[in-house]
Amino acid sequence: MKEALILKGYEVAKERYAAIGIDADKAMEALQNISLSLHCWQADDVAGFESAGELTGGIQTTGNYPGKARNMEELRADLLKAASYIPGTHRVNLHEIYGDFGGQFVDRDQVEPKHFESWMQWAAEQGMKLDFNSTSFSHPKSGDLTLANPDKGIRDFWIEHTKRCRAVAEEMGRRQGDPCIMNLWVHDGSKDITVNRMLYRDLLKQSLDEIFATDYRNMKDCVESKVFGIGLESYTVGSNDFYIAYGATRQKIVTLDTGHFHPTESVADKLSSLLLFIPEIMLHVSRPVRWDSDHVTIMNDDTLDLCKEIVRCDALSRVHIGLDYFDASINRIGAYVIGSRATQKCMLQALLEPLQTLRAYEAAGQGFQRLALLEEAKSLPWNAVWDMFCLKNNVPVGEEFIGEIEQYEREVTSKR
Ligand code: RNT
Ligand code: ZN
Repeated sequence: MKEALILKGYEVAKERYAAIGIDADKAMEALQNISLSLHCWQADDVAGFESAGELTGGIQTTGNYPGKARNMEELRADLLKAASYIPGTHRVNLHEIYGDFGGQFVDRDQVEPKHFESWMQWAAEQGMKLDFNSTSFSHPKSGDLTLANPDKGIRDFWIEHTKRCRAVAEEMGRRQGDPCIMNLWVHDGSKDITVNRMLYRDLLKQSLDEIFATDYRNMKDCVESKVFGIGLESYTVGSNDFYIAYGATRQKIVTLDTGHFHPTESVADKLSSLLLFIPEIMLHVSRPVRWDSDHVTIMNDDTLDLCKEIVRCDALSRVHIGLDYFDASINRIGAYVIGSRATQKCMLQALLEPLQTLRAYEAAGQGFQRLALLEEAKSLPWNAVWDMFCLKNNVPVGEEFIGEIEQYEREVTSKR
């Protein structure tokens, strides 16, 4: 798009916003400081590099669009390609199964920081920081129960795995001079009516306490709940209630995955409650369609509400924004770009909200005025600010990235 046109659009937008007391330059500055944590698993349908086994643990990818990353080099290249269309500086979120195992089979209870040495070097070269996840799915010992397994041998295997993952995250955080956020999600649950609910939850609680017994300074733990997994529909050990209580009593970060709640529940509404009792929140921004389907995030009301709530809670420094979806039915690099840019567009609109006036209306009981301004704000020229933000960051403005991703597909991914 022509630069002159973008600049002209921005000047007009800036004036419109100034008229309602909003500084568009400041909003762009704030957006510049927000790093998304890009989930490595969109590039290869959550396969990883440990083994060629199937994806288990109640999660699924659907689709077989050609060109997925088959190895670490391809995955890194795809991530960088995607990042080149996403304005700003972002982080990369790794799962344990994406380690650099050098062609050897390294079992989960054997993982060490050295298996992520090349990732740490690569990330430093790219000026990107890393986040991390333990991986309890897609393994012969996964079954239906891992950390909550009554079999001590299996439970200890996963406790050891998760402890080692924390050590990996600590090393990542130390090296990058910024805490590595390590997420813990286990699929533990059961398909049918369960009569020992308390037992498994008690075991999970004990396992977690054992895992978290070591204090680290360069990593932060978060725990993620969900409603149910495929094949594990009747009972989820790590439910929302479980992890909220756990996070509040242990002062751990709670991860809110936008696909992990009942469809009419507002994830945005959870922030202000949680932030009063837990230190920080990690988000897994996703798009559930009828279930936790992990469709590509788009700029819809759910994502907008979530971002607005972060700003309204003045919690930009306490909320980490990660993406978590895996669409195997479309160009996977395109999927990264769409979801990341959509999240950023939502954040930008949140940062441009005339909050002071809205709050004054609310305090004065002026309900009509509050609703009217909320509605009018929707059609303020935030998109001209977005274009300007892309221009400033040297990334394609508007739909220009479609053609570029098509070209990469022609030249690279379609040949895989
Ligand atoms: C699963 C959780 C979890 C995973 C990733 C791969 O329902 O959302 O976060 O998607 O760890
Ligand atoms: Zn998630």
